[in-house]
Amino acid sequence: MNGAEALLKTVAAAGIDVCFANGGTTEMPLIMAFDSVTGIKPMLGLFEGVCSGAADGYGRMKEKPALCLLHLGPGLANGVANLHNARRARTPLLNVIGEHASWHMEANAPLAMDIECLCKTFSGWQRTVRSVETIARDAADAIEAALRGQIASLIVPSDHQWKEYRGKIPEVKREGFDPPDRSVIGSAAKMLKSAGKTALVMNGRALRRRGLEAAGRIRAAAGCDLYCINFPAYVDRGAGTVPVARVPYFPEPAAAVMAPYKAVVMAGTDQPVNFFGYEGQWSNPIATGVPKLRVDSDIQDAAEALEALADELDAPGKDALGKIFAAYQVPDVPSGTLTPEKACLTLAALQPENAIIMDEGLTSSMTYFPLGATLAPHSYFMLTGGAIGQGMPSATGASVACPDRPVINLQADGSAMYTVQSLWTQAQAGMNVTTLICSNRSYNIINVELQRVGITNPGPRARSFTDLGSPPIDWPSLSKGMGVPGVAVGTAEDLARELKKALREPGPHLIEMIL
Ligand SMILES: Cc1ncc(C[n+]2csc(CCOP(=O)(O)OP(=O)(O)O)c2C)c(N)n1
Ligand SMILES: [Mg+2]
Repeated sequence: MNGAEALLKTVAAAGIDVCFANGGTTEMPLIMAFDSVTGIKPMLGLFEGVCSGAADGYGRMKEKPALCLLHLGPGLANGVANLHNARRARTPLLNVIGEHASWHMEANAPLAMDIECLCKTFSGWQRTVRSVETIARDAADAIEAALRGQIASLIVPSDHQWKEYRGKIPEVKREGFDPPDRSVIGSAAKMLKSAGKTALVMNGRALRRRGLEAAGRIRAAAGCDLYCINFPAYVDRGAGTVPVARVPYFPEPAAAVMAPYKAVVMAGTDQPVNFFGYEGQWSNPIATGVPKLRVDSDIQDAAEALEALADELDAPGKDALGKIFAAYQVPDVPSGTLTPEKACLTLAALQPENAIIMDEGLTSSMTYFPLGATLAPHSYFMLTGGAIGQGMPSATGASVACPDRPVINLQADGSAMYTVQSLWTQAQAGMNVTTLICSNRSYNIINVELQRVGITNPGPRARSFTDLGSPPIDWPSLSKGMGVPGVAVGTAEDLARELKKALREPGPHLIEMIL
């Protein structure tokens, strides 16, 4: 067995069964090892941002790492934006990067780059393999680190891949979370009981079913309002789950929504933060003087902390959640010329139970989230780190994680073009992913930002930063060119018909919604 096989055996023994990859010469022993070490399915991404985004989507759905295999510094650099999104989502992710043979590094060959430096920007753990003897232990350490909800990056020089490995395959331990801190829980309970109107703001494991049920019990006991941050990593949603509102995106409405609260408790997140600092404005939606307390830390389980808080408050059990659960209510399919609002309503009207919704609809999907509360139960996830181009690869990875569930990608057009190659990977594996392109033929958010500073009629040069209309992108052709059937629709009725068809037929589909 060579070093590459030892690495893959360690990965397979840890239960990692998929690898999103784009390799090259420095990964040759690893590429060959996929045939001798079975159990890990390699999936080719035609751009590294597809691989890293798919690994993020997979990790968010499964709460276990996928392997992302990239080629040297340049390959890694192409994948960094979506690794940044994965870091923000605290996705477990094992990132293996091939490196030049250790003795070739000092020669400064054309592809040489400071990979360790790049890794520092998004990795919670990183290591360069120094010898074939340690390669399997290094891989096991990386997996253990990834399982703690972070990116673990392992840089593997090619000579350590091809050399003979004589050691054992180490076992990977899953470290548990630290228990909740009783004194913090006690303080949070006091805060919620004594402070008047309060809010609980959540992200991470707090927004999965178990955390939400604890949050619902806390609401039943203390009357606090429930929120998720503006860019949540993953939310269980729909009738029969505890609904949460979302802290708004722009600083003014976010501050207005948070203004009535006398104290705010957080779980799975630090205090919410505004996306950008605007001239004369502020960084956080919650005013400085308002008492805030986070009930967990990054090494504790937010759901467990919320359960401890519910118990501390003597909250009623889960049976009392009936009144708090969202009721089942689905909007009708609208009619007439499509608008962003009608597109969201049509999706809400037709999305099947157990669907996975990946939302990178940006300005077009702003009205979708509130609709989700009363629909059939579903998974919702979105862009976490603001680095656009996450939607299509993440939807792809989610489908690999949950092949039997319908995945619907509500996808802004400009962002889609960053990682549009995802369609090819979807076609290759026949994935049940339906992509709904929000075709406003612009970088509309930038127009919205211009309006915010009072510019309603930007000059031709400013407009050239936002206009995607000349030439208009021919989405059905682009999609067909990568093996995914595509259509364009301009009315809600046509969208409803095509969406039903896409959901009925197996395999990927793309619908361009002309908005
Ligand atoms: C990696 C990256 N590059 C650039 C940006 C800046 N940016 C934010 S939104 C946006 C365009 C969004 O356009 P589109 O995806 O069509 O959504 P719309 O605004 O039309 O709803 C750009 C370029 C970013 N956030 N991330
Ligand atoms: Mg757009």
